Amino acid sequence: MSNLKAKLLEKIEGWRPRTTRLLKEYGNVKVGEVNITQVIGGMRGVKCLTTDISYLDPFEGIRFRGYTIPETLEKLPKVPGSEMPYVEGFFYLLLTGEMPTVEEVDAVAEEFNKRKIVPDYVFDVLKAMPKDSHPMAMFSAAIVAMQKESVFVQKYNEGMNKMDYWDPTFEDALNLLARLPQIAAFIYRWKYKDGDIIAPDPKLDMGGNFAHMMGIDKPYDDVARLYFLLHSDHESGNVSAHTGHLVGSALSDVYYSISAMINGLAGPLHGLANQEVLRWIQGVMDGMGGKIPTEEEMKKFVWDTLNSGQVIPGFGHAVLRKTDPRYQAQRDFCLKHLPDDPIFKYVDVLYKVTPPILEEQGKAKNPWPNVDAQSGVIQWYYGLREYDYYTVLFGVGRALGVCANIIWDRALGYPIERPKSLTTAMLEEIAGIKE
Ligand code: HAX
Repeated sequence: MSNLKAKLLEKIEGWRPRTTRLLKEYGNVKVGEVNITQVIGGMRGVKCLTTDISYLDPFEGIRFRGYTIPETLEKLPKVPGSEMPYVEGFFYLLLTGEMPTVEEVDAVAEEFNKRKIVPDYVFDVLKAMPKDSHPMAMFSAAIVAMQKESVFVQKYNEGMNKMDYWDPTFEDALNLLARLPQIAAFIYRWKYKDGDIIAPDPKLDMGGNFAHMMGIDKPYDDVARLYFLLHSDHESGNVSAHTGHLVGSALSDVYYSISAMINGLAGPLHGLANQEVLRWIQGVMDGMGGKIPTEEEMKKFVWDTLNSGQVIPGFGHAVLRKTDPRYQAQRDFCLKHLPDDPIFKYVDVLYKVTPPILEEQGKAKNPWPNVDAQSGVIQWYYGLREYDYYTVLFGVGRALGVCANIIWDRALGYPIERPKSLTTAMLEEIAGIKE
């Protein structure tokens, strides 16, 4: 058994009695109430999921296993010669809740290395897709194409005890995570670089190898590490994480679940917002003839967008009520590495003018920027200008968190998800509407 799996088993055995006790002895304790706005309005704020991988406080932002983003970046072992930590070590933290030692990180990196060969048929599937397919559709198709590799399905068909479900789920998750960077890089090079594919380098860590396969020089390896870490998890209720959990709850394997997760991430109100931000800014730049707008000029662009019934991409959030710390982490990176970049300056002006406008408009509950407002700027600066690709980067990162969640879902025996729906007439009756 690998070190990571042995550590995980120890954690699972310690955790299971807590879940069992809550269910057996406290199952009737009320957690909250649900009102009609929540029933019709996308279940906003309804407390009906559980995860220990991360927690999102509306005012503080995300904590991964109890650590804020700055704490996570500071405490995880760093890749030698780099500013950023190993993605592999971060996955260890997500999965076990413990900060890994350098040796533990090496062991996870070795695990990923052993599993990272992508079957050739995956590339055939991608090559068979129309070249103008969206990269997220390609990413989703490549993942689901590998479903026949599922160890979970094989063990399930052989007859497996429910208590053991987590084990082949762990195997599937690691196999998939190890392959995602190469698949993602292949999509990029195939679609935008005339199919000039760069082979992986087995000596490199996950972030370093991804940058290498993308064909982008340092410090893009650190950008990749930062991206994968920042986008990994945002508790369970967001569309991508919830989709992964929901599909997995039917005991659909990790390939089905993560492919579905990618599809959820591909919506413009969720992960696709990072491409929308760049598209919107390009529109502003065209309108300005490339000149950085003044605050007054930018205000006009923002109002024009709102008045035409569209949202300002990269602003607002269903849970957060302050500037997203994931935005802040990327902003800090920009201030250090690309303070004079014109697109960064655009985003900076946008940051100053947009929140007061959204407040004045009075609709958005959170006028502050989210993770997607800043992420395309960094990609653009390092030469990745095909902005419809950006959400794939988000997807590689999000898969780390969702896989960790699905492994724990199986370990703690969470059941198939099945909320109850009501008809409009029933809601009217509950509301006491007579006519
Ligand atoms: N621009 C304009 N209007 C906005 C807005 C924005 N950035 N954010 C919210 N609103 C509007 C909503 O459209 C809604 O309008 P209606 O009443 O007409 O329907 C109203 O304000 C109330 O919305 P809310 O309760 O504040 O926000 P929701 O929880 O419904 O939605 C969204 C959260 C993130 C979807 C929303 O803020 C939005 O559309 N933002 C722009 C798109 C975006 O950046 N998405 C990425 C979010 C982060 C993420 O998931 N990353 O992957």
